Amino acid sequence: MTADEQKRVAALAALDFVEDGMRLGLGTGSTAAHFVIGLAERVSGGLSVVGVPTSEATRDLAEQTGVPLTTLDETPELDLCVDGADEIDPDFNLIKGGGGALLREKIVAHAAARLIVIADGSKTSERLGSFDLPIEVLPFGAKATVRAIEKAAGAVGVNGAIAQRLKGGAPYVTDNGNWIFDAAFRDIADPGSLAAALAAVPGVVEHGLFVEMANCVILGTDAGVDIRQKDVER
Ligand code: A5P
Repeated sequence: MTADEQKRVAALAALDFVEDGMRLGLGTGSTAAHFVIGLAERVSGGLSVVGVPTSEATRDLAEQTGVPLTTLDETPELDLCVDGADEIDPDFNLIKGGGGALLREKIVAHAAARLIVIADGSKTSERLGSFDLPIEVLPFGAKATVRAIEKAAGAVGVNGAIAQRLKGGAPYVTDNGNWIFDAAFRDIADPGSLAAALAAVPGVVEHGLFVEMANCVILGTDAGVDIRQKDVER
């Protein structure tokens, strides 16, 4: 199976967790796109759901395919969020934000009673950090914010180069008008302490560590779909 086929089978397996009447968070990225497309097929078959998109790209896809949308202002509590991830550890802690949508993804996931992560089999690792950690930063004072990030991470024993994400030679701008810095932190021994340290830095709008948020991980592998579940206090 190609990585994309693995993403697709994971996304389709997540559809089994969707029930009629559910209020859904709709993730961002190529795996979440498979879920939205599959969901649209069920909607055209009579399933009744509403979704909150985690990015403008997902909003566009949902509109094009016919998934009914709502907003967190209209629907502040969701039953289920389904989203992809860039890296997944054995405790279901995640690195997200490779697609730049981490802020809305985290807000939407937090508003949901359950978070199901869908991914191809390459996304798991024993310890987070092989994928650079995306950090969304307010453009105002960004250089000072990056220095403060280095200090805060260093204080909890995490170090690594931090680079601004670019698009076409210019700063990459998120859906929220902010910048992204990707931190090559590598070996993140304690995601919770790093998450708290980063969250305390003024100018950090959000970071891509999703700690103890996911209840279920669905992986597409060559051997089939691997569904792992656990209880998370949310
Ligand atoms: C978007 O900001 C990310 O968090 C995505 O969920 C993540 O990058 C996974 O993307 P793919 O499903 O495209 O691998």
